[in-house]
Amino acid sequence: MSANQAANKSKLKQIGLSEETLLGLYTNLMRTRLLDEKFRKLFRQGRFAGTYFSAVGQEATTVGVTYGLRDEDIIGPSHREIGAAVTKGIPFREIVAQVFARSSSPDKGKTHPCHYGSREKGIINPASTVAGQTVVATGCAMAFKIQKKDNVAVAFFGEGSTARGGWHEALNFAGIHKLPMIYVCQNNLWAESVPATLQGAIEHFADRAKAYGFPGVTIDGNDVVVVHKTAQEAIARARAGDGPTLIECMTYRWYGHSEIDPANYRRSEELEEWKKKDPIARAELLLTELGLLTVEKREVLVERIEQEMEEAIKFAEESKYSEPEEAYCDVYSDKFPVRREEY
Ligand SMILES: Cc1ncc(C[n+]2csc(CCOP(=O)(O)OP(=O)(O)O)c2C)c(N)n1
Repeated sequence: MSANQAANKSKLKQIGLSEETLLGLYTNLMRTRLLDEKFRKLFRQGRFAGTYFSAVGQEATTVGVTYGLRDEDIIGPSHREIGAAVTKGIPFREIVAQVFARSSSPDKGKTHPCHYGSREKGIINPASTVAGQTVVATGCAMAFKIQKKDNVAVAFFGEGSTARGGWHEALNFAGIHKLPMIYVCQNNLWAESVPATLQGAIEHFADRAKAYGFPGVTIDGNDVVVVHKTAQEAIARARAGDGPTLIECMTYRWYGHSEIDPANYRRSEELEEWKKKDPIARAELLLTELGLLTVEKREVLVERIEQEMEEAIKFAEESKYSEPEEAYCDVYSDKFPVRREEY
């Protein structure tokens, strides 16, 4: 073994993650970033309707937490969790079909473009109500406990969501019943145009966990290694029956709340500062230093992802929209179909 290889091996040991894990994290960061940027372009080209919530800048929070979860583990996402969808393994073609609202998507085109879900991959299509998925994921954790399964549930939300009543009820319930929950707050400093300082009179939203009797920790959400290791600890605690953890990831979205928001309530200096902490660039630097990434390897990866995206876009655009009757399927009421003339 050369001196270089020995130094890299000892650095890997210090980091505490395997080569395979680091490469897996990086691949998912890149797949998320490239697909996200592609959706922004497709939206501008009028290729799908509604709007689009980009998570560019925040990828390490979703990828770092989700990487290594089992299919049976449940994720309750919000509207900015493309990284969780990609990393948990929803195929690109299903993700694109979802954004394009086609019948070939897991929800058959019924929900918002960014409300990614997959029964197979254990991701609940979120409702639009902010923090709603926190409550549903907590219910899943309760089910796991009753079924005596060592699966976990993860809820993702922004700091703005922590100001809602249902959010507090969910965490209180999880604390009381020691549920296998991981609550992940993506604190990107803004809830639409409202600053984090107007969501709570505390510096760290992780402190809210104290009130519910479980640990809360604030971390650098743009460092995928830190996020992954923190999440792995929380997941191990949850699987062992030791209850929930609240992880607050400090991060930043590079673009507007959605693609129709110019974000002119923020200072450009703030954005520039955060761009210097780009989670992808940081992962690339680390992997390059460790000898795991070269310019050529990166090019090959990008090319592979581009191909996968093109194939997925073609699949989605060639798929049909659902028939109107589809709106009456997979719902609880037996009163459907409802006809307008009956009112
Ligand atoms: C109950 C409710 N109020 C308002 C909205 C509109 N809305 C959608 S996302 C959002 C901001 C949420 O902020 P945060 O939870 O911090 O997540 P972020 O958008 O920053 O990722 C708002 C106000 C909504 N969907 N539901």
